[in-house]
Amino acid sequence: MRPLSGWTRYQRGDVTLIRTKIWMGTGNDHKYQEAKKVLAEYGIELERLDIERGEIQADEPEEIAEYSLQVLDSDKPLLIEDAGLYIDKYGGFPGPYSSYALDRLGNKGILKLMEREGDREASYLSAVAYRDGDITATFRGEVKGELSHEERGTGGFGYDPIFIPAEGDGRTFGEISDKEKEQISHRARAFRQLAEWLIKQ
Ligand code: ITT
Repeated sequence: MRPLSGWTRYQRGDVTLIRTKIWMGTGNDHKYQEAKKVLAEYGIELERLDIERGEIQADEPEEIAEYSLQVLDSDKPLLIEDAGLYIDKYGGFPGPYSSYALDRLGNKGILKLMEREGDREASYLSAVAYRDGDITATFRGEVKGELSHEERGTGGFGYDPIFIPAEGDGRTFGEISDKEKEQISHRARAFRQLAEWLIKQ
């Protein structure tokens, strides 16, 4: 007989989570609220440390999240998430510069850059770096999609009004409910991996 996965054992109530409460260092409440709901499905409580994190310039979100975590002095079981929008045609830009690009160009500016662009494929990536004492682990989540031609919807945050997930029905992340976004988002995928790993510990 195949051994039961950690998740199945958790659903059956046969496992005791080593950690039922962990912390997320972030200045972004949208990210925190979404992550909190995903982890709650697994019985893990997420608290927030409201910090401005130290970031490095790097291509991979994992490297950025791991660095931010490394320089954060805390003895709590703690995680940092680095996320961003990666536009295929532009070699992944804005990627690690997602906050900066949104701040300077806004969604309208990004759409303007893409005005004559036929290839509108893009992805959101999320990397979660976790540390509990000497134990560290990093997880990645991705959702593929394309950029819309105009801003649509007022839900979510950041680039959501211009991002159409490939797994959806053509609505942008700005047009769907938080619950729908949590089914397929890059963040939900990275945090589910973290939860499943925590259950197996
Ligand atoms: P912290 O570093 O304090 O956690 P931040 O807002 O700087 O918060 P990130 O570097 O992870 O977070 O994300 C960069 C930007 O990417 C973020 O500010 C948004 O503009 C965009 N972004 C990330 N995830 C998103 C999502 O789910 N929906 C829309 N935009 C998102």
